[in-house]
Amino acid sequence: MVISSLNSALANEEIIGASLMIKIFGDFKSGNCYKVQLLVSLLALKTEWIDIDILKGDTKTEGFLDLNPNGKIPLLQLDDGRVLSESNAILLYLADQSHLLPSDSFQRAKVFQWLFFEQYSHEPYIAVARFINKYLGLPDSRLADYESKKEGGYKALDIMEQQLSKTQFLVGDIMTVADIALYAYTHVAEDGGFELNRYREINRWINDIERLPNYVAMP
Ligand SMILES: N[C@@H](CCC(=O)N[C@@H](CS)C(=O)NCC(=O)O)C(=O)O
Repeated sequence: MVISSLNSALANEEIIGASLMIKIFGDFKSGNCYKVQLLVSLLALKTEWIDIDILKGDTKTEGFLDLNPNGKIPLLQLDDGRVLSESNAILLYLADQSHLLPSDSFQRAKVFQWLFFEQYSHEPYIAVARFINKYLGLPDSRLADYESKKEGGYKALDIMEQQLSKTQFLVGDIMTVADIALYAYTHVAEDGGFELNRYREINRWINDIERLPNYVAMP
């Protein structure tokens, strides 16, 4: 993985023109970006990582908004200029034809089920509680918001625990991109105040993922 910074990448046409590698715009603090970093490593893909600092407002610059009007990372850019946003869409694109995305249509739909679950029933609770606590320093003005994430976050963890007590990974006994998507914020859920020691199967699954060849830890 080659690492560049946003300013040089956006300002210097030569850098953009010269590289034929897929570019990933991301911030190492973000679990959504880490999903992509982990997948790239597990599949040993060659990509260029362009460092974005969310807290400095890099996602709101004119140059970045031209690429993604939603002002969010991760963002993937192909060498022909086409861009793809939404972490789980990026996972699906990069994992296409690999062992991390089943070819059977029902199994593949189960992967989608967990990816949609992650975005609607997991990330909005666990990732947001983590952001308020770890990056905003749990200010009084966000305390009620932080507390309101507990019920939904624990419900999501309970559902994962239930599945992982029946199968080794979320979609059966073979690892898929669904595990990468859910692992990203689950393994750091304690940063958002969630007690992971309540969950035996989730801890077993976290260990299984962390022992994979080419596994890379969240920086
Ligand atoms: N649903 C999106 C969420 C992306 C997202 O919220 N990204 C955050 C970082 S985790 C971001 O870019 N925040 C900067 C901002 O909103 O200004 C995905 O899965 O990619």
